Amino acid sequence: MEEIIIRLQEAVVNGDLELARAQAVQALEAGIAPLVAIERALNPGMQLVGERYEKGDYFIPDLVMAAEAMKAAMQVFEPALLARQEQQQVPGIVVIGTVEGDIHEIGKSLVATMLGAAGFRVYDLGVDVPASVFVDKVREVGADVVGLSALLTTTMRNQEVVIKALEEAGLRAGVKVIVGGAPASADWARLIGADGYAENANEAVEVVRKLLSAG
Ligand code: B1M
Repeated sequence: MEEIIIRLQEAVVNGDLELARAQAVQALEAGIAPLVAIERALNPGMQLVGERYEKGDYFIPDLVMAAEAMKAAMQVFEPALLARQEQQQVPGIVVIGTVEGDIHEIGKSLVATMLGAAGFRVYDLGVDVPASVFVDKVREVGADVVGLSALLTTTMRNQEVVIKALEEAGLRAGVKVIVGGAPASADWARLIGADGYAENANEAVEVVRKLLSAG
């Protein structure tokens, strides 16, 4: 198991799509749970990539290739994650996206997948999503929860912009807002008037469940 985890992490760090896909398949065949592989190989791999970028050892193309390798592995894991879906009843409708100006998609997609696996009906609006698009979708599908992801200190402000837009549209009272992404925090969530904050995808599922059960 250790060897597969190490090779999967290396595949992300080296931006090797084919190896990432192959190691993900091997991980599943070896009985490694997708969540274990994500938490022990993919996430630390991306962390390392970020650190190398900060030090000036890696450049944008390295980030892009690492992200593509991580996505390739996630595509292998996704069906297995969604197969855990057991609920007959949909516990809630979630609209999720990365806010305007921000194209980081992996964390947001992971959160969307985990919510889908927990039975929620998830509408993933993608990345660089303007506030008006969140508002329109919330109205269209009658969302219970809006998830706002932001990875940049410059774009996290747009989480607040979406909350204000929901207020202006008269939709805020009927929808819970959860924020996340590396620069966000529980304090930040409180400051901008969000209902919840989650540090990672597993926590996001718990927070959404709690918000909905609290009514
Ligand atoms: Co960017 N980038 N990037 N990048 N990038 C970061 C975020 C950065 C920290 C790197 C660094 O300097 N160390 C830095 C931000 C600095 C800051 O603002 N403080 C940075 C920068 C500066 C930039 C650019 C400005 C670089 C440039 O052009 N000069 C540029 C901005 C582009 C834009 O968005 N407008 C840029 C571009 C890119 C790429 C396009 C090359 C690529 C993204 C490709 C893609 O997504 N398809 C990229 C990448 C890959 C990264 C790093 C290396 C990895 C991000 C990632 O995917 N992590 C990142 C460094 C890092 O994070 N260590 C970095 C893996 C993922 C699973 O984790 O996204 O954190 P994460 O999501 C987690 C949690 O945050 C949480 O749960 C997830 C799962 O556990 N979470 C939520 C996320 N969303 C949530 C929502 C929730 C709840 C939880 O509820 C709704």
